[in-house]
Amino acid sequence: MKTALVTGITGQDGSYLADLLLQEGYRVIGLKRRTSTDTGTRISHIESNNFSVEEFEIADSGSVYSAVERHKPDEIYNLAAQSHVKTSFDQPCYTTQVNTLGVINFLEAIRRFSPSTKFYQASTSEMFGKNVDEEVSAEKQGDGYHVSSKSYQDEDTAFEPQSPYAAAKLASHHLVRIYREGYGLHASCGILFNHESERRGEQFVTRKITKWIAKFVRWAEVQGLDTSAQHFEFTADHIHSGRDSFPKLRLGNVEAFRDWGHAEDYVRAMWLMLQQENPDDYVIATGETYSVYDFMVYAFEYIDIAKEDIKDFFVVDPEFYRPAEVEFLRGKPDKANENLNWKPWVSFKELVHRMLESDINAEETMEPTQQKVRFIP
Ligand code: NDP
Ligand code: GDR
Repeated sequence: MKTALVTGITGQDGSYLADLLLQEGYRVIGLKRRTSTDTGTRISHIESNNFSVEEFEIADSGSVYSAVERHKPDEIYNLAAQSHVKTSFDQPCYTTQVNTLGVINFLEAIRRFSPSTKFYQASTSEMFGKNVDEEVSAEKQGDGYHVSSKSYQDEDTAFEPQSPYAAAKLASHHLVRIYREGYGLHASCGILFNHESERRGEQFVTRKITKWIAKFVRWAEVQGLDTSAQHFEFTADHIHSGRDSFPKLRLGNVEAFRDWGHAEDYVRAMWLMLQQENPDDYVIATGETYSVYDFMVYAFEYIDIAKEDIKDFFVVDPEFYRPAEVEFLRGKPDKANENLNWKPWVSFKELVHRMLESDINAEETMEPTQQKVRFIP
C-alpha cells in the first residue's frame, strides 16, 4: 500500500485529493495546522482506517522535517498555502513564508531524509500575470482566408506575476525545478488554472456569488416570492420586497477573465503527474475562458433572472479591487492531454449549476438562526 502525505488537507483540493487517493488504495496522512476551531468540515465525510490527520506548521522547518522523516511517504502533495490573492497584498511576508519557505522546507526534508519520495507542488496560473501568447489561425473563406487569433498561456509562456501571492508561488516553482535538476528529485509542478467546486472557499468570487444567490433565493421564499426582478424595488445597496430588504451582492472587477474548471478533475491531474516515470511541469486548464460577469449570467439564469436584470442585483465595490489585477487567463493543456491523458469532464455550465444546487440545498436545510446571517464579506 502506498503512503501519501497531503498538506492543505482541510482545503478544497486537499479534501478532493484525499477522496481520490483513498479510492486508489493509498494510506493518506493529511497535515493540518493547529487552529482553535475545527477546520475539518471538508474532510468530515471521510470514514476510512487508511486516513489520519496530524498537526504541523509548514513555515516551521522542524515540524516539516519531522513529518517527512517519520513517514518517508511514497508521495507528498503540497497544497497548503495562503491561497487568497487579494490577502497577499495585505500580508506579503506571511504569504511568502507559507508559499515559498514552506516549499523549501519540504524540498530540503525530502533531499535529506527521503530522496525517493515523489513531490507535487501546487503552482498556479497567477504566475503568468499579464502575459499571454497568441495562436494565429487562418481559415479558407471564399477566395481568401479569415485570420483569427486566440490568446492563451501554456508551459512556454513567460511568467510576469502581479501579486505577492504569485511571486511567492513563482519562487517555489523555480525551486522545485532547481531541486529536480540539481538533486534528481522526482518533483513536479502543476500550473493549475482556477478550479472551483461545492467545497470552494467562500471568499473566492465564484462561491461568493453562488452563496449570495442561495441566501437571496431563501430570503425571497420567506417573503412568499419567487426571484423575478418584477417583485422587487431596488435602491443603491439593497433589494426591497415591500416587507423586508436584502443587501445586494458586492463585487470588485467583474471584467476579469478566468479559465474555470472543477476541482475533482484537477486533483486527478495532480495524481497523474506523480505516476509518471519522469517529473515535469504541466498546465492544467479547460482551454475556455469566461469573465466574472459571464459567471453571474449563468448563475442568475439558473434562478430565472435575465441578463438585462442582473445589474439591479449587484454593485461594484472598489473595496474588492486589487492593487494589480490579472485580467485574462486561458490555459492550453495540450501537454497534459498528450502525456497524462488528462482532460476535464465538468463543463463551465455544469460547474456553475453544481455549485448553485449545493448552496441552495444547504440554505434550505439550515437552522433558522443560521439563515439570519446573510452578510458575505
Ligand atoms: P484552500 O485555500 O481551499 O486551502 C488551503 C489549505 O492550506 C488549507 O488547508 C489551509 O488550512 C492550509 N494552510 C494555509 N496556511 C497554512 C499554514 N501556515 N500551515 C499549514 N497549512 C496551511 O486552497 P485550494 O484547496 O483551493 O488550493 C490548494 C493549493 O493549490 C494552494 O496551494 C493554492 O494556492 C493552489 N492553487 C489553487 C487553485 C484554485 O483555483 N483552487 C489554482 C492554482 C493553484 P486552513 O484550513 O487551516 O486554513
Ligand atoms: P483568483 O480567484 O484571484 O483568480 O485566485 P478569485 O476568485 O479570488 O478572483 C477571481 C477574479 O474575480 C475578481 N473579483 C473578485 N474576487 C474575489 N475574491 N472577491 C470579489 O468580490 C471579486 N470581485 C471580482 C478578482 O479581482 C479576480 O480577477 C484563485 C485562487 O484559488 C488562487 O489560489 C489560485 O492560484 C488562482 O485562482 C489560480
